[in-house]
Amino acid sequence: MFENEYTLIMIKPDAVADGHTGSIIKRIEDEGFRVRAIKYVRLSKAQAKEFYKIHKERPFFNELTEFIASGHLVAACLERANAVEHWRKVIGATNPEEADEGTIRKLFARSKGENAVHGSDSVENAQIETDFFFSRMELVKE
Ligand code: IDP
Ligand code: MG
Repeated sequence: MFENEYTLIMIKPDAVADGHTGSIIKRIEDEGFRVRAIKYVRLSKAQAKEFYKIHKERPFFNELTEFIASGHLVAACLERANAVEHWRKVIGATNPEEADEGTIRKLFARSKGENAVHGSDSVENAQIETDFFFSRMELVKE
């Protein structure tokens, strides 16, 4: 049942600080994901720049990496059928004002930048992002 796909998610510093960690983890379980690895961690600015290097030319890169390094976050590797696409559907549009009702960003995001959660945008990037946060020892995929 769970052998299908993996995605890397973050509960970003805004949602952790606002006390939404438990609600979001409950939603993860309710949506049928299995948590394969999880950690509570604060990134340095350099680590945030490494994680988001795909966006380094974007005008919001400095704002984004300052925000991600501003407090503790929760990173997790989730398993589910169609995990990448399903999580993107559950979190909603980048800008909470454009996100569908009931999505995590609609419910919990502060703004387009401080938008509560991350989700990998492809299976390939999920692997890269999972390797950023978790060692082989921490990921037992069986
Ligand atoms: P995504 O998280 O929905 O995939 P991306 O376009 O990949 O959105 O952007 C990555 C992250 O950068 C967003 O989740 C958000 O935190 C931040 N971001 C995106 N656009 C803006 C913006 O216009 N201003 C500030 N931050 C932004
Ligand atoms: Mg993205």
